[in-house]
Formats: sequence, C-alpha cells, structure tokens
Amino acid sequence: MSETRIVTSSAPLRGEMTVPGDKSISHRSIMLGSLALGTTVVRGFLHGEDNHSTLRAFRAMGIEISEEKDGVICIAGKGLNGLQEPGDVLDCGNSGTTIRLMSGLLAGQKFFSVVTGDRYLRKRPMKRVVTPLTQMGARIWGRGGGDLAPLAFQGGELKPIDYTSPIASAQVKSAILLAGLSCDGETTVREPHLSRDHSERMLAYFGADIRPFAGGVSLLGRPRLEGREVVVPGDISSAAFFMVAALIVPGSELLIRNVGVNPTRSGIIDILRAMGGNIELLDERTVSGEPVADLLVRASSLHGIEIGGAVVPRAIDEFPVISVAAACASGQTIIRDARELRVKETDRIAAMVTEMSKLGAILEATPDGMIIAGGAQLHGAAVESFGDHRIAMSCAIAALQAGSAVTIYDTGCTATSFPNFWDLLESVRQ
Ligand code: SPQ
Repeated sequence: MSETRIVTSSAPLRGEMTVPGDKSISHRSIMLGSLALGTTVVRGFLHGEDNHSTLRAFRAMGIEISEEKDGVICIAGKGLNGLQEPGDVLDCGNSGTTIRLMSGLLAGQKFFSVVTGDRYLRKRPMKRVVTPLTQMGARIWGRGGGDLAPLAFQGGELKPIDYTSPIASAQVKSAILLAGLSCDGETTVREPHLSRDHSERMLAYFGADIRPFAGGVSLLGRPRLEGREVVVPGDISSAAFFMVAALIVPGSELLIRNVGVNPTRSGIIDILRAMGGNIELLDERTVSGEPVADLLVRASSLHGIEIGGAVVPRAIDEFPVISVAAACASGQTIIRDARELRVKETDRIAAMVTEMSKLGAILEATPDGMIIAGGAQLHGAAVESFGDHRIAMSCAIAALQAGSAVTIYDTGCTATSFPNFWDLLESVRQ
C-alpha cells in the first residue's frame, strides 16, 4: 500500500470531470441488495478497497455478486433470512462502515461470525454500536471489553429498542436499523443532529416501512425488501478535494458532473460558500431516491469563518480538506464540535495540524476542532498520510498552492475511497 507521491504547485485547474461513485451508498447497495428478494443491479458502484471489503463479506455469506462490464454489479438477493454462516473471519479491511453496519446485521442472524480489519480499523471504537445492539439482546464479544475488533457475534433473536445516540453517527444509526430489520415491531433511533441518511433513503427505496421524524427515525421490522436498480451518484466527499482545489488555485474553473448533493452530505458546499466560494449547482435532479447535481466551481478569494453545530455531521469527512481551504483563506477559521474527527482512520485533527504546519500553515488543535490562522504562504516539505486516504488527498490539494514540491508518504491508501484520484488530478491541471 505504501507509495510516495511528489506534488508540485499548479497552474489553473480547468475542464469537466466526474468523480467515482459514492462510498456510503455503494456499501449500502451491496447490503440491502443481498437482503432483498430478487436481483439488484448497481450502476456507478465505487470500486474502491472499502467497498470491495463489503462485497467480499457478502460473498462469504453465500450471496452471488457478479461484476458485469463497465463495473456494474449484479446481486442475487436471498431475502432477510438468506445469509449463511461464513466459513472464516470477515475482513473489513480499513472500512469503518463495513464493520459497524455489518455488526448490526450479524447480531440478528442465526449463526456465529467474527469481523475484523486492518491495524487502523482495529483501533477504532466499536462500543458505539456494541452498546445499543447489546440492549437489543445481541451477544457480542471483542477486545478491550467489547470496544475493539475483532468482534465475535453469536447471532440470535433481537428485540426492538428506542435508542437515543449520544453522537450524530450514520454508522451507529444504520447498525441499529439493520438489526431492527430482523425484529418484530418498531425500532427507533434518535440523534443529536441528523447524520447522513442514505440507509433510510435506500431502505425506503427497497420497500421498507421507515419513517423519519424531527430528531430521529423509526423502522418497522421484518419488511419485504425487493431487489431494485440502484444508480450511485458521484461521491461529494471525493468531489470536495476538487472543489477546494478549484477555489484556491487562481484562474481555475471546474465542472464536476453527477455529484450526490443529499442535504445530509452537502455541508461542504454550505461551508465553502460561507467562506466566499463560488459554487453553482446545475441540473438538480433525483436519482434512485438521492439528490444529484453538477457543480460548477470557480476560483474565489476565501475568508475565514466559524464552523460548528448541525453542519458538522453534514461535512464530517471533509474537515481535512476544509482545513486546507482555511489555511489559504484570509482571516481566522474556527472549527468546533468535530471531536469525532479524532476517531476516524486516524486522528484527523492531529494529523492535519502536524502535516499542514510542516507546509507553513499556522494552525492549532483544540479538543473538538482546530483554529486556523489563514493567509499563510505554503511551502514544500515531506508529509505523512498516516495511512488515511483523506489526509493523503488533502495534502495533495495543499501542495497545489505550495511554493515548492510536496512529498507525500504512504499514498496507496487513496485506493480505499478514490482509486483514480491521482490520474484525475493530473487530467485537470493545465
Ligand atoms: O467507513 P469509514 O472508514 O468510517 O469512512 C469514513 C471516511 O472518511 O470515508 C470515516 F472515516 O466515512 C464515514 C463517515 O465519517 C462513512 C459513514 C457511512 O457511510 O455511514 C459515516 C460517517 O461515520 P460516522 O462515524 O459519523 O457514522
């Protein structure tokens, strides 16, 4: 995986591009397609390493999943009771979404299973899903008192709960909803702010009785899910790197086509616009139950802002690249309420502060965010990704504005979410 890249500063970025399919939606398409009856065809599936971990796990539980031409995925769904006991440990690789959502699903199966992941995933907290699932009656064991993978499940009957999550997390919410599929009755999840709602939208799209309300969502158990065609839009978290690149490199103008703009994910657009970014949404439409648009982004003079509250979960994966935009903006940016960044693939607050400082940015970590001075002239240096795809790509975007070459170590991790990132970056640099 380890790979070193050298990125030099950029002339304007211009032209049209598309980014690969949405990672969150691609995971859910495999999961719900497997639990539905009949065939699910997935177009625009993200062929990244994280989604392949999900795909392999469902194959290991007896689901036939084939790859057709153009990367289209066909899933022969077997219904809610169609999964089989896997013959081996399910390896979720680097993917938090795979391990946490599958935990919800495995808790309610009639078999034994074990899930694990790479050295980064085995450090990420699992109590957040283990606690509510245990309240539903799940039997789960794990390292660190049940907080760390590998996790073992002795599946069985679950009972529905009404759970108030202390954090806004789509993975916690989705794990409980997936466990709720196997229950008799209504499962409810409440959260402090709305996290991404792809699971809810896709469950409804496959025919589940699911009702969002202010502050939460309820699902009626044992639905009949029907196989569907799912068209996955481009991932706004991948588009975010090119949005920031086009905004900070003078003279740039990029049209990024076919991007998912679900309001629970589009916090990046609101934040960059609030910083003075010129971003237009064109041809807004709905595809497979998800809002989609083309994004026209023009270079802009950005200024610092304060970011906190409900927008944070709507942009949670974009804070590494938001910190790059903030470093290139005039004035101070303060990011609050983003403590969750500390338990991603790496501690993304610590990682961005140390690596952006090496490039000459002036920023400091706070317990739940960062304070970024803005206006610094970035220069070349050698930086680390810490094995985190979003750190590697954010450093590459910062390098476009640096006075000399930036060396980025350990960039192979970009394949987890954005396998053609480097080729696309080259293709839009003039
Ligand atoms: O899947 P993973 O490894 O957790 O991926 C990340 C990412 O940056 O790609 C986070 F590290 O995205 C999460 C996101 O942060 C994907 C996700 C989902 O698909 O449900 C939800 C968010 O996590 P959480 O913990 O807020 O629910």
